[in-house]
Amino acid sequence: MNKIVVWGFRWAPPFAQGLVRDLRVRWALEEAGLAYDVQLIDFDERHAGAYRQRQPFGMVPAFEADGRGLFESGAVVHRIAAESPLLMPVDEPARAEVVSWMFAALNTVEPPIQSLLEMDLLHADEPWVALRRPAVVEAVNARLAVLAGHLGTRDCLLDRFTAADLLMATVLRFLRHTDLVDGCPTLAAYVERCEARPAFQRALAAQLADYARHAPLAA
Ligand SMILES: N[C@@H](CCC(=O)N[C@@H](CS)C(=O)NCC(=O)O)C(=O)O
Repeated sequence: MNKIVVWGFRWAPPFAQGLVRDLRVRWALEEAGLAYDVQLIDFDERHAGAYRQRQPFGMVPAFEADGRGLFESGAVVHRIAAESPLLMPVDEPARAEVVSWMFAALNTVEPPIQSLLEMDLLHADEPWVALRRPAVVEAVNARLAVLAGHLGTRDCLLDRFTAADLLMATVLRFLRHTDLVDGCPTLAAYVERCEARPAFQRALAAQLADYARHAPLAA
């Protein structure tokens, strides 16, 4: 893969900084040792025609490599991992296992966590949240319990760090405003191990540096 470009937001409010999903792509590229450029868009620009051609839903990230565009963070991480043995084993059955856990991260673990994140960070003062939140917390905890049970004493979801851990860790980080991960030592240690990876640290620093450079002037 050559001429890689990742699209992210020029700035995000503090509650979202370090969570915006271009981080996943930056992290995967850092793990794979691939150089990339970043294109930053204003939040309002996401629905402009030019950008919607890259990401039909007007979200970040968008991605391009070798002149071909791609969207959906999971698909992009998969594309990067498919070419990097550092993120995905070469053996076919083992690759399929990684893909299962990638989908589990995005399709099974992320949905209730995303609901909770939206309730807590975007709708906290709305009356319906008080009614709905306990059931969502219960759903999140149910997913976390299975995940913790699977991890047990392992360091990673499979026998070594893969793209599945990368996605799962970014999903669990969406709970950083709660004590749900910290309340489970297995998961807290798992996230901590993932975050300690130099590639994650570089990706996070790059995203935060972009936001710092483009922070709105204080009123
Ligand atoms: N499933 C998409 C979700 C992308 C997504 O939710 N991006 C957020 C930032 S993390 C976004 O662009 N939000 C703006 C919006 O929803 O309009 C993916 O994984 O790429």
